[in-house]
Amino acid sequence: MKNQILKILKEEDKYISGEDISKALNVSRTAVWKHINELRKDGYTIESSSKKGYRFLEAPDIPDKREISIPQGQMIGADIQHFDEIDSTNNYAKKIANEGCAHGTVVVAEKQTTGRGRIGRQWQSDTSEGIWFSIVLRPEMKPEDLQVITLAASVAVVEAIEETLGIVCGIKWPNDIIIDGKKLGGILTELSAEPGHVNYVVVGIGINANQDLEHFDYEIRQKAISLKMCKGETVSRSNLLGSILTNFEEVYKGVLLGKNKEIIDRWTKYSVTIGKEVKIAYRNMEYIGTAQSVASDGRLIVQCKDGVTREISAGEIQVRGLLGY
Ligand code: BTX
Repeated sequence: MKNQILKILKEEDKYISGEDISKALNVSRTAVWKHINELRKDGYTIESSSKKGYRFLEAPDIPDKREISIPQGQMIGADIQHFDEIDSTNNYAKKIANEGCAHGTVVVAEKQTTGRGRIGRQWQSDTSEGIWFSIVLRPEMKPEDLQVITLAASVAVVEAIEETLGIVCGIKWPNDIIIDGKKLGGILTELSAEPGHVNYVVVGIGINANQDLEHFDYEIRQKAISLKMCKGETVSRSNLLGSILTNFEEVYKGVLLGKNKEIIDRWTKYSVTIGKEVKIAYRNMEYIGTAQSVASDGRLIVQCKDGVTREISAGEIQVRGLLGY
C-alpha cells in the first residue's frame, strides 16, 4: 500500500488530496496518513497542506526497487531485494538461489557486516556510501565457459559509470575497477555447478560511491577511491545501479548468444592490464611476462619471460602490475 501511495504521489507531481488517494486505493484517509508518515521515515520528502493534501518533493538515494528504474520486461532486477544490513549479499543470493529464486534476482544491502573479496579477503562495505549487490543468474552454459560472465559484468559497470557520470575507469584483469591506479570496485563471482551443468551463478559487485578518503579503513586508504572523490560531489547510487543492471541485461544476452569476442573487445577498451608487464604467482611459482590479450573464454594470455605463453584463469593465480597498474 505504501508503495502504491508513493506511485500515485510521484505520478501526480502536484498536490493531491488525502481523499482522492483514499478513494483511488479504497482505504481510509487515516490509513493514507499513516503510510505517508512511513514514507517520510523511509526518507521521502512529502509536503502536506491541510487544504491541498500531499505533494511529492524528493526521494532518498536508496537503491531499492522503488528508486531503481529499469526497462519494462527486463529480467535482471525484475526482483530487487533490499536490506539495511546483511552479512554478505553474495551469501544471501546463494541462499535464495538454492531455494529456487528467479534468474535475474538482485540482492542489495546498505551495509555488509562481512563483505567478501576473492580468496577469503575482506571487502570493506560497512557503510551505505557504497553500492553492494549481487545478481543471481541461471545460465544454460558449461561451468568451464563461465569466466566471460565476470568480464561481462565489469563491462556493464564501467560503461554505466561512463554513461551516467562521465568518469572513465580502467579494468585490471579480471575484475578490479580502477581509477588513477586505485581500487574503485571489485567483482566476486561464485557458482554452484555439477559436471557439465551450472545450477546458478552469483555475481557480487561492490562499488565505492560516496565515501570520503577518511571513511576507508586505514589499511586500504592508500589504494581505495570512490566516485565522490573523483567527481567532487555525491553521486546517485540508485541511478547508477539502474544503469548497471540495464547494461548487464544487454551484455549478458551477448554472453548467451556467444558474442564473446564483442564483449572481450569492449572489455579490452578499458583494460589497464593488456600490454603491461605482469607477475603471476601460481602454486609457489612466479612468472613474469607481458599480458598480451584475453582469449575468447576469458583467460588472460601472458607471454612469459621464460619463453612460454601461458593462459591464466581467474581464481588460479594473482596478477600484479609490476609498475603499478
Ligand atoms: P578482491 O579480493 O579483489 O579485493 C579485496 C581487497 O581489496 C582487500 O584485501 C583490500 O585490500 C581491498 N579492499 C577491501 N575493501 C575495499 C574497498 N571498499 N575499496 C577498495 N579496496 C578494498 C574484490 O575482491 C571483490 C569485491 C566484491 C565485493 C562485493 S560487495 C557485494 C558482494 N557481496 C560480497 O560479500 N562481496 C561482493
